[in-house]
Amino acid sequence: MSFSLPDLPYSYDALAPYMSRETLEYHHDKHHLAYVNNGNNLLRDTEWEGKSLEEVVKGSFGKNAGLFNNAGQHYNHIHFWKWMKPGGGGDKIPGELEKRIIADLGSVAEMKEDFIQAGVTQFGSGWAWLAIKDGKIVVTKTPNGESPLVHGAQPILGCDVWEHSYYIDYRNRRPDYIKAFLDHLVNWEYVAEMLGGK
Ligand code: MN3
Repeated sequence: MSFSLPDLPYSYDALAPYMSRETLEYHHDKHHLAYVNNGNNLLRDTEWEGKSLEEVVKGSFGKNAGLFNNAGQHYNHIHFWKWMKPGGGGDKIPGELEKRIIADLGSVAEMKEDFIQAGVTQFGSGWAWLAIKDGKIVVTKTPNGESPLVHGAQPILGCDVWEHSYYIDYRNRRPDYIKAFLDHLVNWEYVAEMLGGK
């Protein structure tokens, strides 16, 4: 199996004004494509060739930094595009997911505050996450191309806080970007799908 760049599940204009066409063109067509191409070159002739993407990500972590960085970012971005939709965000959260958020994190408002805080305090490049760890929803953050997958957890929502994800639209205002992501972009149905029966 080799990596390939998925199409965006919406048009390049669909997420404006919260995420512009220009951002999506650079982020998807250039940054994500580079992870795919570099990942394929680094995967060739390794023990992970032919494995699933999740197996490549988990297996290469701590063993092959170049491959891990690109495979990890490929995994993160495949989901990142699907974690957003036009007219998303806000509090229209599917019932079971909302119940779990309230049970594990206190309230939807607290979850959002903690998620923003995780993204803002991630020094340099990385991601803010909702993940399932030991059967509970947790808020977490990771540097660079890491995800909860390599820390014994299952990601259900991730926000890319690399500057390439927001600098065109928000300049240095990372908190405003993460808030807009939560209020206007999150595809809560896809988050619920990733939660599944976990
Ligand atoms: Mn990115």
